[in-house]
Formats: sequence, structure tokens, C-alpha cells
Amino acid sequence: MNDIHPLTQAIVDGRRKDVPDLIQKCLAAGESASTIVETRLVPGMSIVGEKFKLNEIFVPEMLIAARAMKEAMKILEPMLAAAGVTPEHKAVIGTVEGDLHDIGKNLVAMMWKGANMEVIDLGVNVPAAKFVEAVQQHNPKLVGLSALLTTTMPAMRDTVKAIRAAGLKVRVLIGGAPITREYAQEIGADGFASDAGSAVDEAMLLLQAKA
Ligand code: B1M
Repeated sequence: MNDIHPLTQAIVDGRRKDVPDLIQKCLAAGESASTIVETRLVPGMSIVGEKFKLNEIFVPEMLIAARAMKEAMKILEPMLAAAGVTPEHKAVIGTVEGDLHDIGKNLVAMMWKGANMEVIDLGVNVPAAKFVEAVQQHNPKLVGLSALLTTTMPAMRDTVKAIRAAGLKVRVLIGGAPITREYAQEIGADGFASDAGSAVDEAMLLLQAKA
């Protein structure tokens, strides 16, 4: 059985060039920009996340799908803004101090955007104080920390410590190749995700959990 909407399928397949036409068809059929995001695009990125988790697709396919999603959002964002629709949640993300790896972190950021979150990306080599500053400035409910090196795992611990010491009411989700759920517990993070697909599920769990 295949009842996937053509626009959802175009996102899953990463067919960026087909996206504008398919969006116009949805709009012509009377769908609002927010309906298109919620019922056509976000489900597409969820399928991509699932396939990635199951090793049915890999990083290149995921990046291509995320590019198609970006193309769709480029068209729809002005309409959403005009209609006063804002993303449901806000998150800050970055790779911790001393670490320059950003491919995985970028994938997580893209998947979060695909799940209708506003994502403030601080980039790489981000000191703990900069995370604290960003949380104070943007007031997100979620902070994502990425680390790819065993040598930068302590910077992750320092960042969680600094966020807690500043008394900020924010959930911290961590990930990266050397990171485990046990390590997340050890350093007082609220959650852990092993890949970009799980990072969406885990973020939603944390965002819905009561303080
Ligand atoms: Co680096 N590097 N690297 N490197 N590099 C690794 C990580 C390494 C395992 C290679 C190896 O030795 N086998 C090794 C680390 C060893 C260790 O610490 N145990 C290593 C090393 C040693 C280094 C240098 C020290 C090398 C040197 O200079 N001597 C140096 C360090 C620089 C620094 O950061 N200060 C270095 C540099 C680099 C490049 C700059 C050349 C480049 C990075 C380019 C970039 O990111 N823009 C690079 C790369 C590409 C790699 C490998 C080959 C690939 C990493 C990658 O992008 N994977 C890597 C070896 C490997 O992993 N096979 C390696 C694909 C990406 C999609 O996966 O990032 O794991 P990943 O992200 C996943 C999950 O981990 C998770 O979701 C993602 C998607 O599924 N995830 C999160 C990640 N962040 C998350 C956050 C979350 C949730 C999930 O919540 C917020």
C-alpha cells in the first residue's frame, strides 16, 4: 500500500526541483502553508529519520532530503510569517569547545527544523559561556550539544555544568559518536540521541515532559 502524498514522497526522495510545483498544487487545492508543513513536509522528514535510524538510507540521502525540505520552507516561510504562524518550539544547538566536527550536528539541526522547530545554530568550537549566553538571549526550551572527539567530551560536561550553574530552565540533549546514554546521565544531561532521527523523537519527549 502506498498512500504517501506526492510532496511527502518528493521530500523523502530529495527531489528538490519537484518541490515548488507540488507546493503550488497543494496551495491551489486550498491547503494552507501550515497544513502543508504539518501534513506533507514534517511527515516526509519523519520517514527520512526512520529510514536513517534503520540504516535504509545514509548521510548523503539524508542531506539531499534536508535540502528539498529547505527548498519547501523557503517558499512557505514568508506565507507562514504573514499568517502569524511561528515554529512550535525553539532550540539552541552547537558543537562544544575544542571540537570542529559539524556534519552530524548540522543533520540534527536540519531534522529539528523539519520537525517545525526554530533552531539557533551556534556553530562549532562553542565555549560553555556562549551556550549560556545564547540560552539567556533566546530563551529556548532545548539545548543540543554535539561532540565527536573523546577529548572534547569534558567540554560537554563543563557546558552542562555552566547551564545548570546559571539556573537556566532548559533541557539539554547530547549526542555524537563517542557519546552514550550513560555518559549523558553521568554529566547531568536530560537526554541522549545516537542519530539525527532519534534526536527528533528524543527532543519531542523532552519538550513534552513536565519540568
Ligand atoms: Co575527525 N575525527 N578529527 N575530522 N573525523 C573523527 C571523529 C575520528 C573518529 C576519526 C578516527 O580517528 N577514526 C577521530 C576521533 C577519535 C576520538 O576522539 N576517539 C577524529 C580525529 C582524531 C580528528 C582530529 C583530532 C584529527 C587530527 O587533526 N589529528 C581533528 C580534530 C579537529 C577538532 O575537532 N578540533 C579532526 C578533524 C576532522 C575534519 C575537520 C577533517 C573533519 C570534520 C569536518 C566537519 O565536520 N565539517 C573530520 C571528519 C569528517 C571525521 C570523520 C571521518 C567523520 C565524522 C562525520 O562527519 N561523520 C570521523 C570518523 C568517523 O566518524 N567515521 C572523525 C558523519 C556524521 C553524520 O556522523 O558526526 O557521528 P556523526 O553524527 C551522527 C551521530 O553521532 C549523532 O547524529 C549524527 C547523525 O546520525 N549526533 C548527534 C551528532 N551530534 C549529535 C547531537 C545530538 C544528537 C545526535 O543532539 C544534540
